[in-house]
Amino acid sequence: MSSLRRFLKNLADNLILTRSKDSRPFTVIVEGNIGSGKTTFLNYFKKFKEICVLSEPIELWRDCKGHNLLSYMYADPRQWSLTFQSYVQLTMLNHHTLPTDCPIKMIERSIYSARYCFVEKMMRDGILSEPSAAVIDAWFQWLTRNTAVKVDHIVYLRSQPEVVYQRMLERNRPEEKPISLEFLQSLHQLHEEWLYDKVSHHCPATVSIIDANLDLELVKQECEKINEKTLNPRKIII
Ligand code: TTP
Ligand code: MG
Repeated sequence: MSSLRRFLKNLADNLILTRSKDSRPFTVIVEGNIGSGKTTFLNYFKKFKEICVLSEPIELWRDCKGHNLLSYMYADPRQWSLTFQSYVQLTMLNHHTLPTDCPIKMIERSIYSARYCFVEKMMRDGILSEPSAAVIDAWFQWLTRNTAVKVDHIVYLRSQPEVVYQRMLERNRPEEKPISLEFLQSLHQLHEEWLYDKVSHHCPATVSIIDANLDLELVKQECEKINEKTLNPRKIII
């Protein structure tokens, strides 16, 4: 877990720079396959008053004016993927642009992984028709060029598909019952191409890679060691 410590040091070191340059928070996005531990990872940063933590708005996806778009999408992907990904994109944009007084913002996922991993997979699998994909992509291009979605650092929780598949089965979200190991393998490949090999899409910031195959309890113990000294709040008061 030294990569976790490296990441935190990097984060703390960047605070002075960031605060003196502009008032935008130093923005970290946490990426990784379904079940890689993004929410668990982020939960440990909630205790720092300097960090605004934005977990994934999955409850919104489950209840958009009474409609569970997440379950519709898995039940009938061809019918509902455009609707679902449009809403995901909107809710991600909301997180990217949400004002905060905190000097650091940490977000679960981003408008980037929604487009480069999920929409990409739906396009490759022929789930999203070409016209639908073109509309989603046109919105994505416009939003990333014209709104404040800037990212300063990416944490990639890198995991083996077999490990996250097991976690997903144990977690047992009803909507995710149709997800197979093959689905997670190809989603893993898309994350790898983007954040590890860096060959598929533009990588919007530097990347810290964290081994997310560890038991989540071990990740928890490592995170518990993070204290006010690791993330020195005095550095933040400028
Ligand atoms: P994840 O965004 O991977 O979140 P998670 O909570 O499962 O991950 P972790 O355990 O690491 O905290 O996926 C949430 C669900 O939403 C999952 O079923 C995949 C789906 N999803 C899409 O279908 N399209 C998208 O663009 C995104 C971001 C998620
Ligand atoms: Mg999560």
